[in-house]
Amino acid sequence: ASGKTPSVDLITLTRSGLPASHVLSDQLRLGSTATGDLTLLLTAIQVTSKFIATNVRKARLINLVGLAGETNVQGEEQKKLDVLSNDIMVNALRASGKTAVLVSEELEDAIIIEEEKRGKYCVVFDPLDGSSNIDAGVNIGTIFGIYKIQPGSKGTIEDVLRPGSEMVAAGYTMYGSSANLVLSTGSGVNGYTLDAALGEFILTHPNITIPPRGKIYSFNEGNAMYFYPPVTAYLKSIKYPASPKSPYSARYIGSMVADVHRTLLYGGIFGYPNDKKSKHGKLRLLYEAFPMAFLTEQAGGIATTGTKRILDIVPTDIHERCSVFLGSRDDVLDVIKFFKEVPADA
Ligand code: P6P
Repeated sequence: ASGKTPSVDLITLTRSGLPASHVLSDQLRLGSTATGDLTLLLTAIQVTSKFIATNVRKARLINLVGLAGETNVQGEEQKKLDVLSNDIMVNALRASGKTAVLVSEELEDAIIIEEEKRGKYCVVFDPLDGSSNIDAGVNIGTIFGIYKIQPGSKGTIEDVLRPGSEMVAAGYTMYGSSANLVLSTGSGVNGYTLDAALGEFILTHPNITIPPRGKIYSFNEGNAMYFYPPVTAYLKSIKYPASPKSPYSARYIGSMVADVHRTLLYGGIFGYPNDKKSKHGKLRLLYEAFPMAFLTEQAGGIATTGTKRILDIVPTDIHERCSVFLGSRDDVLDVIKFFKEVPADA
């Protein structure tokens, strides 16, 4: 500790000491949405984030890490924390009475909410992304996107097989030394930090705006031998730039929420391109790429497959994958330029 008394010690401030505009729960309560249903849905999601944060923090102590012995639709061994996080999300979203269709990375099929509990929103989510990092204590996170049900629909898969541009909200909660919830409802991006003493998400990063250009690139270069030429050419241009430019720094955590969070705050580019080994890429379109692309654009950045705006893609399968480049506007425009100039399969 620095020994200096912090100028504003939020922990000792009671909630009444915080302007409502700083506490997410209050903001949502004061939310101006017409019927308040989206507000109530976001409140439910906020509560799940607090609950999951508690379990992630305790995971080591109550032996929640380690394999649950089951595998999920991705064929990956499911960790107990994955199972628990998925159950928390599904139960809370159903109980909210505001949802009609749920899609989870952990569930092969979409959940169509029964009539008596049905609401007018569809939530697609990865309850605990980056789960392979759980044992190593690396930051992991919940990613979610929200569509409003289509007029006249009672909730079908068609309500979520829509471009990400039709989402009404998207966000993630990153679980690390603190829990950071980053959220957009279509007019900018705000970041909140969970104050465990208050049990509230406090506004710590108002109006997150991604710098127009950064100095960091975030790719798994372990896949470099499989990269298609435009990607190889782009990476070469930032690793061996013509003088007097200096090379970019490499930062890769291997947990999408952590890599995207850093990119939003510091700028630069995050990429998980499709390649000769993974023809469709690795990241999931509906509940990884769409929400992160929504946030990136709302923060002033760009999110592309290299040849197409991610939010314009029309999904055909709830678990389909896509190629992702997202981050600072000028950095991503450089990638798009290489896709235009370099033959894709040279
Ligand atoms: P790789 C984690 O498993 C994840 O789905 C994302 O969070 C992350 O960006 C990516 O996969 C990491 O993949 O192949 O680099 O380990």
